Amino acid sequence: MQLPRHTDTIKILQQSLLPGLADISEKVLAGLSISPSEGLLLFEKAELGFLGVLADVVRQRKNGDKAWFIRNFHIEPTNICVNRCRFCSFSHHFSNSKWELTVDDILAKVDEQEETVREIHITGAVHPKRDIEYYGELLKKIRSRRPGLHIKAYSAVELDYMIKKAGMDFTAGLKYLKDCGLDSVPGGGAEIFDETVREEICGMKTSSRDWLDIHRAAHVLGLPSNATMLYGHLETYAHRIDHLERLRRLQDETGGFNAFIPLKFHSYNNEMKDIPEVSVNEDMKMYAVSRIYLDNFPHLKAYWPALGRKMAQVSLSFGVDDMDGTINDSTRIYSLAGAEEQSPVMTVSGMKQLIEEAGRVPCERDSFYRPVL
Ligand code: V47
Repeated sequence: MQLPRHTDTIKILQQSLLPGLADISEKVLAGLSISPSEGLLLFEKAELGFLGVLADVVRQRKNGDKAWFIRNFHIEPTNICVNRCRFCSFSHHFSNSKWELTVDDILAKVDEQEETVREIHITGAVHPKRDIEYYGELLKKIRSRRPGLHIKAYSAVELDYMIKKAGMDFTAGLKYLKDCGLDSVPGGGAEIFDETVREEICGMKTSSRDWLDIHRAAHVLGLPSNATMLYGHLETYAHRIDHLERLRRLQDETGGFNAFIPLKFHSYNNEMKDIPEVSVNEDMKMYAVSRIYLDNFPHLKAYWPALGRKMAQVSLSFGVDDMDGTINDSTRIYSLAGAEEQSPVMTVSGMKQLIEEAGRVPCERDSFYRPVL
């Protein structure tokens, strides 16, 4: 339900706005999608406070006062990677050691988790010696160990490699993994879809077209997924809008995306370390424009291990309704890249407090955004 105060604020703001921005605000209030050029105008000309109010209208319309979170953990199976992405601080190319977990190591980590943990997120480097049978067997073992655990696994980049190596098409590969226990696909590897910038920052990895085709195939098979964007490096605002536009079109086609997750580039110890990280104002702008543009995505997620818990709390006023999860100190992708959260773990009470302090109602969810009662 849209609160009257937002409408009133926007009406007052409209009197002092550029005509283009006033038109955009009318569209958002009327529940209409904005165009790519309007999205660009928001990035280039709109004040942050104005963006926050508009994004809040969309957030409230979709999620009321709820802010979602889940009890989850990550498994990063290896840092040995066939790719060499210039922004990555996680792969063996940028650390002193190569490591890989055995299946038993992974199962031991699964066993360590409390019964109340609902979701495992598996993603990592693309190991040259692993194949789809290995990853399928891993899913089966986790499934038989913890039948109720939702398995969100393998980014489109990992899927692309294992499915092509098996000589399968995307649908056949995903169907095989689904039969082994895969429940959904995480949003990693999208980076930035513009082909020129993608070539510069991660030219070896999955093309934008294949990333989108993999998610399309997953959705058609009934596997929901998320989408990400790596922002704050070489891309322009026009590239960000192009990325959002490609996602919005696919979502119009399939309806299979749950959440969009903007990921701020962190520059420690990678080949792009000379690029300064963007400001927190820029982060909030990114969240707000994403919420306004992706009006067919049910959720906008602040991934707090990347953003930091304090700014994740602020992002709840810039369109965000999902705080990801408790994580249990199980990811290193961001801490190795210099994120503030060096050991990301959040208790349920800590999560609830963070959300309540922002004026929202904490709502524990399962992986399909059903409230856990
Ligand atoms: O694709 C890697 C990003 C992603 C850096 O689906 C970096 O719920 C910033 O996709 N600076 C993987 N970002 C993680 C991911 C994810 C995370 C949380 C939730 C979900 C979900 C998905 O991490 C990569 C890349 O875009 N990344 N290195 C870096 N230096």
